[in-house]
Amino acid sequence: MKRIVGIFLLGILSAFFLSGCSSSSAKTPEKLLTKPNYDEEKAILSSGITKVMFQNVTLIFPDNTKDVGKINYVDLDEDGVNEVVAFQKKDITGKDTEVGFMVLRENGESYNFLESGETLEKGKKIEYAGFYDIDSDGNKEIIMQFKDNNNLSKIGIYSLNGNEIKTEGMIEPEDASGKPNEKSLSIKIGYIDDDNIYDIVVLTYDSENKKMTVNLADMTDGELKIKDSVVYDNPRGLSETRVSIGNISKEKKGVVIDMPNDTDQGMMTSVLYVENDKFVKITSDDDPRMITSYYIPITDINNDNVIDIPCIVSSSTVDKSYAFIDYYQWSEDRGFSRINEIYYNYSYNFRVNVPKELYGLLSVEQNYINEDIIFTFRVYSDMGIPEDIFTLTAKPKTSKIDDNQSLNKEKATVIVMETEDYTYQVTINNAEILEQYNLNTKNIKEIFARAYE
Ligand SMILES: [Ca+2]
Ligand SMILES: [Ca+2]
Ligand SMILES: [Ca+2]
Ligand SMILES: [Ca+2]
Repeated sequence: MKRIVGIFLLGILSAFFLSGCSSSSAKTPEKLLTKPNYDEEKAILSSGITKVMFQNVTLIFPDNTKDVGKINYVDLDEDGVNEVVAFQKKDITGKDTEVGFMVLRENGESYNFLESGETLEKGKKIEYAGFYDIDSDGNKEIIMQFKDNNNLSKIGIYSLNGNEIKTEGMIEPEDASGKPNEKSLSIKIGYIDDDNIYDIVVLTYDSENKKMTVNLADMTDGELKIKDSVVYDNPRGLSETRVSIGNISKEKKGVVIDMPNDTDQGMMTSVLYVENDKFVKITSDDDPRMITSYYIPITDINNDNVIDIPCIVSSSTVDKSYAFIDYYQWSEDRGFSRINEIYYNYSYNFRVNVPKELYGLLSVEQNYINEDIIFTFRVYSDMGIPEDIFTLTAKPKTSKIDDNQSLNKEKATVIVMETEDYTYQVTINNAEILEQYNLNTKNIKEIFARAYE
């Protein structure tokens, strides 16, 4: 049955490729525009596959649509020719639904179905799919996380052996008693330690006791094993939890997990690396530098290829348009150190790159005079007394008020920045204190920039 179906598809695709060639030979701009491109080929392939699929099977997107589509070109066996991996769902009335994928091989100008190149698992949806050479044998495996009909998430690892799909391993969440319970899963794959074997980070969440477990798994000697786990006590769930794998210091790769706290509604960041197949957690759960009132993505603020962790120092939780944000970077000998502090104001599109000497000492008060927006920057002295050091005035370009009226001529004023909407000028209130922090009318310009382009 399937073989006949396969030839049928070949017919459709051959016809498409022939017409593709003839249209590209006519060199008019319109014709060139209609030349089939990658997306069109995918669309044709999709409709080709759909036409020959059984009526109760549809192509579906895995939930991580940013990385993986319904139809994917992947060279699974690394022979220089792409295979097609198409994700599907089978729905038969009165029966459990099934999800999975089929693999097609390129054959000249068409794609052929493989008789054993298909897998279906009892399930409702595909939560994640990816293509990685998990067992380091030179062929990419297909990793598919799916939700089964009992709402349990499972992760299957499949390989293409010749023309046949083989299940290499399955990860299912289990509780201590060994029986699966209602848990959700989340997966991230990358290199963490330096053994050149992909590390699989699998998060499981138990909504009953609010515990999140971060598992470390990999596939060595053909066996998928969970090597270590770390438990977090009160995250709110996995849907708002983000996992990143990357450089956590100049020397080490690691995992950064941002998770929402169930108790205070804020976010917590946790950083781990892997040594001797075990997680080493370098953050403590009550470190205030790792706790922040709302989510801000990790970044590389100083462009040194090492992840920097943002922490909101002071802001309004209601108005997220402005905040002081500290950035922390980790090193093995010094632990976390502050490498940057920035005051962002998104409403008026400017940021202040706080000089090192002023980290943690500045505060800002915002006022309005006529059409001008006035930001008074204060520094807290050793005695804890706030002292005005400079004032930033954002003047709307549309302003009709004469500059001379609003300017205090006795104090030094510098234009530090201009955008389409505003002219930004700084008035130095206390040159003496500013000089203590190496700031003066000549260099104060350098600490200002746009908040966004
Ligand atoms: Ca191939
Ligand atoms: Ca492999
Ligand atoms: Ca590894
Ligand atoms: Ca960095």
